[in-house]
Amino acid sequence: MTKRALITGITGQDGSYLAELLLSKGYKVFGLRRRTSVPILENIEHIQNDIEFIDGDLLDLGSLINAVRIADPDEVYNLAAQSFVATSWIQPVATGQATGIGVTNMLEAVRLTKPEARFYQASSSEMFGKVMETPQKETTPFYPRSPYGVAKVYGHWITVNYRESYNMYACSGILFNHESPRRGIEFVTRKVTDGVARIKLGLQNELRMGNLDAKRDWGFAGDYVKAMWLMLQQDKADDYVISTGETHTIEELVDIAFSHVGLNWRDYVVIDQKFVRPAEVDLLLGDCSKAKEKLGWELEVGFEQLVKMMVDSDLERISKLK
Ligand code: NDP
Ligand code: GDR
Repeated sequence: MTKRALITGITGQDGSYLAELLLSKGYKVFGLRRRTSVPILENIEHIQNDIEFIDGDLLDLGSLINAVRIADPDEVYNLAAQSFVATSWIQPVATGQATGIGVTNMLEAVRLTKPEARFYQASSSEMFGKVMETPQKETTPFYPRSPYGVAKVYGHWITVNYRESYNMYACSGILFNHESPRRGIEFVTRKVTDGVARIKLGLQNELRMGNLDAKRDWGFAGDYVKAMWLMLQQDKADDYVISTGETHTIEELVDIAFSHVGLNWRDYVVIDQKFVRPAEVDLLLGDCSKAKEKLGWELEVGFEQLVKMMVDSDLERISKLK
């Protein structure tokens, strides 16, 4: 029988890769979409005719109940969130509502409408924040450093709570940073690869950046959505860290991206306090041995390959605009 999946956050980076993966596996895919004045379709334009869209918002429980009724899903992937950490200081309440309470709304919609559906929550390495141990694994205590991180901790624990309270199959994937050519333009990897492409093509002459010393564990989004799917195919619901097990500074990222087009980053990068955060997460490094062992998950794309893929994609895209 054809499996049915409901994805929230379908227009975002992960929603688009997950939709592709599930469609390739023969799923009927439903996507929760917010009403916007102009349709946001950039990431899913190529598959929009294969997805059934349902209007709704994480802040509106009735719309989520309606979505679960229409989709009648076997699997629900809750990827929607206000996901940009820097914005979470500017809009802490809105971030708390969507990224935190939104998870409870989605869990309630599933519990009231189709409690046997399997549920995936997009948890984050930002929950580790000011890290209590390195590398970070499923048992590492949380110490979030932003309103976003705090909201994700709430979303994480409410998912665990619904699993324990109602015996729902609810999993939380603690995913470390993952990127792709579809990454939002304000996130650091994409900001750098887009900036490098513009500089190389003569459209820009500097790149204004924040803290270059922070370290992140960066993987490829296409690899990470496979882990989400695997988490919902097990005998028992559980939580898993997904990461590469490698950490790199922002400076290394910048260096690889500029070097790839034959430029020296020191000639173009300008430090601008505007991009420095009120509180920083200095170091993230994940230990995903549980996911490797129990899910059989493997990553395919390494850091350098990922950065070069993103620079090449931005060069191609921007060349066409010129
Ligand atoms: P994006 O920012 O690319 O996508 C977020 C999605 O959420 C968009 O589709 C957006 O819709 C939707 N959304 C936002 N607010 C609402 C709302 N109130 N109601 C309904 N939909 C809403 O994020 P990613 O794809 O990168 O990440 C997916 C999830 O994984 C997020 O929850 C993120 O916090 C989490 N995460 C991401 C990691 C990463 O490195 N990418 C790592 C760990 C966790 P619209 O297009 O209308 O704005
Ligand atoms: P992050 O991603 O906060 O880790 O959250 P982001 O790419 O925004 O920042 C990574 C690091 O780069 C530093 N940085 C800059 N960041 C941005 N955006 N712009 C800059 O100019 C800049 N200069 C330096 C930041 O200070 C930070 O240390 C992402 C999101 O996808 C979350 O939703 C997700 O949960 C986590 O990854 C895991």
